[in-house]
Amino acid sequence: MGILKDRFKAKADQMSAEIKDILKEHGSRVIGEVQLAQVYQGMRGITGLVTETSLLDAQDGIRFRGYSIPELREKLPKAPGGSEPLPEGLFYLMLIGELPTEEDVQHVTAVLQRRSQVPLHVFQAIEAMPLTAHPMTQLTVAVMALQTESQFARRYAAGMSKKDYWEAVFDDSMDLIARLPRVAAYIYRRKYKFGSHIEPNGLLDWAGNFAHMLGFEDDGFKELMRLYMTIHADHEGGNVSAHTTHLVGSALSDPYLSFAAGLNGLAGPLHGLANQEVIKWIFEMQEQLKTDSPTPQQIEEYVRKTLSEGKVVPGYGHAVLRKTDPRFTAQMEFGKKHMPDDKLVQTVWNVYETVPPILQSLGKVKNPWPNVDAHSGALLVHFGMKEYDYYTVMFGVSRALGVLASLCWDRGLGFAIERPKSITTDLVKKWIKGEDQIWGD
Ligand code: CMX
Repeated sequence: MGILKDRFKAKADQMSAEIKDILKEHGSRVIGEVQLAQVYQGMRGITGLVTETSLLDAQDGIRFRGYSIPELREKLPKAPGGSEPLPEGLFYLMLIGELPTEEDVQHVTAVLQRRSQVPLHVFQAIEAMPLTAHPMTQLTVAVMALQTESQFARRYAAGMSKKDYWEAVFDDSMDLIARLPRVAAYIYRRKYKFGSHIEPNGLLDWAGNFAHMLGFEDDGFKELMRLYMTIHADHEGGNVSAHTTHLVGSALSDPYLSFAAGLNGLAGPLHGLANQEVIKWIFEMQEQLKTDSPTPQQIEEYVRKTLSEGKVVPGYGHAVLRKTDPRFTAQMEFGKKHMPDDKLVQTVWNVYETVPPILQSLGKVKNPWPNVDAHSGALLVHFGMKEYDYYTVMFGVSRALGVLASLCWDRGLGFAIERPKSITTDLVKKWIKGEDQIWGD
């Protein structure tokens, strides 16, 4: 087996034994209470999942294996001459639980390079769709076409033993992560660049090569891709894309099927698609106001108009976070370093000054602060990537790192098929009257 696989197996075996002991001694302890409102309102705050790769704190934001985003930007290995972390390093951290050395990261990059060949029929599946198909639809179709390569599906059909599931999931996950940048770049060049495709560069890191295949050779853009692919990778287990991948995987659907399902969740406007909605919303504001530098007062009027039309302000709010998202702050710092005078980036900062008090004044929005999606598009536009319909695909490529590392852990720890209890309102009414137990069978 490879170094990464060996290390993962050793960690997973150790953790399995620990969990067995924990459950033996503490398995019947009560971990929390569930209120009826939580059952009706998106299960918010109910602890019901174990995800090893990262943990979200409402005030401090995301930590990957205990490390915050500023810490990762400092501690993870960088590309030669670069100052942003290599996402391969974050993947190693999520999978193994320890910070990687430079050598470890080079190893991950080399493994991904080696596995990156995309079969012809995947490109043909993309080509079978109309050019007008949304890039996220094209990406999901491509991932489904790649499923023909699943080692898990093949080995399961041949009678694989339970004890080997983790290995087949590990192999599929590495293959899928390796192939995604090529597939995603193909979709971009097909839809927006008249199908003039760019061959991969085997000397570049995973994110640098993605930038290259997209057609952006600027060193600043490559650095942005490294940061972007790092900060979008994981946000603990309950968000729609992570939870969906985990849920579908719990039925022993292979990593391609599971990740495609997660991508479909990411394509929703309240989740990953918000990144395209933010830039669309700002471009529409510029068009309506006939200026590329709207004043704070003009922004305020536009925000109020958005709300009066019964729409959400994209890029603001969060189901868990209650402060400015550190992923927003990391991008703001990148903007201040690389493009402080960019008008669109400055507008994003002016929106940040304007929106929170307005949302706060509504009295119902639990978090008036910006999330990751409020900033990402403006940085991409700066480098010339204006095709905002494509942005969620980039989020999806990054998200693969987190959700597939988690899927490896799910099978490595032998987690069960997920099957929570649901109820009917009729049963709730009876329960209120004291006529029935709400939790049956
Ligand atoms: N603009 C206007 N209203 C908002 C709002 C926003 N940005 N954020 C929340 N609200 C409203 C909700 O729609 C809800 O209204 P109703 O009671 O009328 O239905 C009310 O405030 C309470 O919502 P909440 O408890 O604060 O937020 P939720 O946990 O239900 O939803 C989220 C969280 C992210 C879906 C929501 O804040 C939102 O719609 N934001 C805009 C879309 C967005 O940026 N999504 C990306 C999130 C990050 C990601 O996953 O990529």
